[in-house]
Amino acid sequence: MDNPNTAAAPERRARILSGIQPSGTPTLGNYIGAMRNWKLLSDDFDCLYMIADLHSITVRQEPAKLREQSKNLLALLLAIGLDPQKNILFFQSHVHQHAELAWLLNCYTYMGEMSRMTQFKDKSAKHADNINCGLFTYPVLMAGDILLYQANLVPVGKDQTQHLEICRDIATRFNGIYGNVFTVPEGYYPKLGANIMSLQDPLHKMSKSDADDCFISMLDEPDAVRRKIRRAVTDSDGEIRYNPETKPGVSNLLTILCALTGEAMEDAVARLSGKGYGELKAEVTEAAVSTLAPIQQDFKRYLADKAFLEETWRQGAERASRIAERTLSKAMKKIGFIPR
Ligand code: AQP
Repeated sequence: MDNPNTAAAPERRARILSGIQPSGTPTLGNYIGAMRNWKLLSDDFDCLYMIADLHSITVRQEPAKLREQSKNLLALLLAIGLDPQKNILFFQSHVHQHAELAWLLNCYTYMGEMSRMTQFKDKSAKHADNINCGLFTYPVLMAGDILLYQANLVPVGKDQTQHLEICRDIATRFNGIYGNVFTVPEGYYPKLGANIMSLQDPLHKMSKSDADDCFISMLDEPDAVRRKIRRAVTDSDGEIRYNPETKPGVSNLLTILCALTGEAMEDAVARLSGKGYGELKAEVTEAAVSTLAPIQQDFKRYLADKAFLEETWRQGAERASRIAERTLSKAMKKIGFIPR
């Protein structure tokens, strides 16, 4: 008979960590590029989804709004169908190990590496009055987020590849000095990925902290969706074709439409050829409204259930902390700190 004490432990499924900042209400860009994939991933992987509130303060946040946006975001994660038993859903600030590991890793990261980060350059141009040290070193916090959980895979959009690379570099450097402490993560490129651009400035990505008419928020009412899409920037040649370079506005609307309906781009372009931008916009509006309506309904239900929300974030923090603490104490011991 097998001795249960010597039987091999069942192998754990590959672990995934991903996050989103509560720096506004998530946009259709966040949904298409990240959130809608999270539910699919949870069928095949052990997933941790983090509300990255520590990251969000690299840009000044109004306290009451930050609290509201954070709770809304948790309710939205539940509303898109993430099961809090199956996945670990948590607020980053509830797991103190994130800030601690970030400090340690800062001491294994070079100024030159951080100055090459394009997102730092973009964000410091956007917030020239508040170029704080957190904005400069947040890729290190992000590296710590991933490494704390020994994540094997990190879903990455095009805008995030540089951050994954730096995380891998830091982990490899640390492991090179102290032995195998961190799992070096790989990028995971979801099949349903798309970069959604601003409705008013389609050469830049849609961001939740931009002016309201630049994005569709996941909580926008149908009238707001209709109005924003009607005003979306297009061009003057009047032809529906997909070419992000010469026709960024129209191509962005086509991308949103295909991402939401699942129609192939060439089919959508063939079907809409000869029609006007008004018809394209009406279809995009219809697709967005019908995608968001059931999510918004569930969102309201979850947001009203305060006890369930609190229980979800409390349990999420406990489960995440247990994993995080194992990694943090191992790293601290290797560095030479005296265990408490
Ligand atoms: N426009 C987009 N198209 C596709 N994917 C996007 N993501 C963000 N914008 C788009 C993906 O959403 C995830 C969570 O992003 P985040 O909130 O952590 O930070 P972000 O990328 O800086 O998102 P925002 O909306 O632009 O926030 P702010 O305005 O605060 O800077 C990521 O996986 C991201 O790739």
